Amino acid sequence: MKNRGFNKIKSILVCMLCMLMWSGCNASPGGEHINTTADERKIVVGFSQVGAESDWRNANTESMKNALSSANGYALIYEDGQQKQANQIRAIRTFIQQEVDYIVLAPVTENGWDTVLQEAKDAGIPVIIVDRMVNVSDDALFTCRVGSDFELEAKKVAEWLNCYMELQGISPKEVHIVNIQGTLGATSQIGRTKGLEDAAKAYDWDLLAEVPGDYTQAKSREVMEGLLKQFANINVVYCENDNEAFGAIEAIEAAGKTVGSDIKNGEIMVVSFDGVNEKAVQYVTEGKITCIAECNPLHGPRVQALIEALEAGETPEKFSYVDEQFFSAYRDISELKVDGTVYPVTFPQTEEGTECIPEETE
Ligand code: GZL
Ligand code: ZN
Repeated sequence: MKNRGFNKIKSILVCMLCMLMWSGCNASPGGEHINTTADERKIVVGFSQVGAESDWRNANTESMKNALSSANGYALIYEDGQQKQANQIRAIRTFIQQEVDYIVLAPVTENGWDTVLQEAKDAGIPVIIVDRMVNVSDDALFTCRVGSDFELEAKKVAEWLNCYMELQGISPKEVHIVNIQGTLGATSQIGRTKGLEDAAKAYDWDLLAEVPGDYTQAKSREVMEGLLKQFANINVVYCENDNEAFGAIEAIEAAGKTVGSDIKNGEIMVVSFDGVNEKAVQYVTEGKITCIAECNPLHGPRVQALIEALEAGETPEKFSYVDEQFFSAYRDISELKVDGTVYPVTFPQTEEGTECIPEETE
């Protein structure tokens, strides 16, 4: 009985294997993909993700997987780079060997991509950059990029701080800021650091120190512990994402100090970026995080739209940006003017804590 059953299973497996091999995409020498049957045609996408370092990153991954799903006509090959460029380069080379239809890259840092992107170009595989940016010798090495304007996010936070200090009558020289930076060399870190540095110079704030927290809670707690030992007068902590803010708050409270916006009475103000998870937005309603410049992680629908445009033979915008809000519970600042544009401040509601999680848009 067992033997016959086993032979039966074996023969089913063998013909399934033949079916799979027969129905998979077979590439013509030129690299483009001719699929054997139209209705089975899946658009094969290789996605090299930075890692899983933050809540933002996990929301970004989920958005991409939801959009590039089999039900939507995609075969997604997902590779987690564990925040190492070497892993991402290896993943891209594997995608090239697998002759995917598209490569989506969320680059951990900006430099060092020319060679592998040239290999993808030579293989005739379009590359879409998401989230951060690549710094390459020739923009033709990637088809298009969708992500945030990180320096604008930073300018919004800086403008909010400037308004707040003026309303509170706190002199700029009394603003003692430390910056817990993101992963050094990441576009988001470069933009958010530049925005703060430019503002500190323009407003004459006392920027005490800038230390990488790598976008993680654990590292940022360590960094904040060190900064509290080094400086007795810190009154603003600029965190380049919410997970860093959580770590900084842990360290501040462990040191017996209070986080909040009442700087004049010794509270330490924490400002941050992302606004992706409920805890961060809850902290804003409680005043533990004074303000958050939203960084929208929902790139999935936009990448899907870019691929569909390319599939239709269109040429999409080279650079497209996602819309982002600004959250604070401090009601005396209801809008921010940055580079001539007015941005509204969103006051998150306690009962609808999740109200400010970006919805999956079109
Ligand atoms: C921003 C993204 C950053 C987030 C962090 O688009 O690159 O990386 O702000 C994430 O949370 O780790
Ligand atoms: Zn909202």
